[in-house]
Amino acid sequence: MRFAPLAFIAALFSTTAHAEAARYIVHFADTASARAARLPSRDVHARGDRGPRHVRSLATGGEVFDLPDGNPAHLAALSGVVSVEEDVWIQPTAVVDPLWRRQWNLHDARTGVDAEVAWRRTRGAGAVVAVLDTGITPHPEFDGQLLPGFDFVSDPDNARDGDGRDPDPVDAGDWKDVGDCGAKTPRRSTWHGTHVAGIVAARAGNHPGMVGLAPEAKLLPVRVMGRCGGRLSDIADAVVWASGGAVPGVPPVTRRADVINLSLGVGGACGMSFARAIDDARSRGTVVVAAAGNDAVSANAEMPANCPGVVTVAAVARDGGAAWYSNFGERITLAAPGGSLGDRGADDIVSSVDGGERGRERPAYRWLAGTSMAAPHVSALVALMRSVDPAIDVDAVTRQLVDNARPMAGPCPRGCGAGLMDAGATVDAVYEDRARS
Ligand SMILES: [Ca+2]
Ligand SMILES: [Ca+2]
Ligand SMILES: [Ca+2]
Repeated sequence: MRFAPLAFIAALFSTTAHAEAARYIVHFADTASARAARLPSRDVHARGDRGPRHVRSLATGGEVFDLPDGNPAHLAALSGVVSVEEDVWIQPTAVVDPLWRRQWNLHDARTGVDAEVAWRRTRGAGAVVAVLDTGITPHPEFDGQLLPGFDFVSDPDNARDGDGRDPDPVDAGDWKDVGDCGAKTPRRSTWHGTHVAGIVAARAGNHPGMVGLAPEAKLLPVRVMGRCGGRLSDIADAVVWASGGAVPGVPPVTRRADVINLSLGVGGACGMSFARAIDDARSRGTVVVAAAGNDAVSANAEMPANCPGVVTVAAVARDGGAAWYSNFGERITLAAPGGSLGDRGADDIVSSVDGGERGRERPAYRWLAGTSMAAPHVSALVALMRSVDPAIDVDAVTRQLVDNARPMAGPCPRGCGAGLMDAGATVDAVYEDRARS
């Protein structure tokens, strides 16, 4: 049985801006006028508290005022004023995470996951996300983000790294020539694991690039798929290992994952290997998140999406409805942005890849679509939740994901579970619950 990554293939760039008004700097002709202006006005109540409020005095002799109604005329009317200027926001001239504008999946008001609201509470510090995938490539988005992972691909021919299982989870490329694993047409390497990992935890603030939903979480890169996909036996072992369990012949993981992301699948019923591995992981407190699959059928037909205890994630298109390719139905826990897979690459999900057609060449970015891209949004959200409340258990995580999802902005006639994941609302709810307990 071979598992395939659940993404399709589909390039990128730009800048950020930020503005906020209502704070002004005033310079006065004399210190007496300045002192008088700093005093709270006696008729403050009569004006409904809408007048200038003094904030601080500056080294330049200026006085900073907040204006509740944003109207600087109040300041110009003060006696002895020689200058009124807005205390504008000034940006670093280096472009930071220039792809942010293209990351609709994180910030679009209708179809995004409300990342900035969640980031008021946490960016994932302290949490660990295991990405069981095609491995990882060296990329500036992962500087300082990676824990020591492992390569579970036991067949050297499939692994392309010259040996069986080994401690180096670097992706050797999954390009196919005609005849490779039955391929009828050649295919370039997908760098699927690097793309998925970027969605979870690409660094914030480096140049150039994008940002993951949990940019301060740590990534545990676990390689389980190679040239022809991955074996069930290798993936099941990797689930046990990443969640802190013992796997014969493999040294124990240094830090147990809070959540395991499985952006992979194949048609079929959930068998004992997956069922036991997932049970095992859950019993140690690790949440298992799986992509629903890309066959536009019931997720019941896809494993591990159909395994008990898994958080199963459908894909949302750029228009806010279910993506045409996404699996659906009562197995779905909730949905997350996965991209439209239409004519416009920008309607898909941008993340990190390597630029190499076959082997690794240089760090790059690419648009991909699939439930493979949806699942890591949810895995990153679980990391944010665990960062806010390290003790929140597996079932409470699922409950909060469901209770705080929001209605889809577009149609999903055949079932998208609780709707679109909402990182802001979910993190707020976990934070408030913890504050109460
Ligand atoms: Ca190997
Ligand atoms: Ca290796
Ligand atoms: Ca970045």
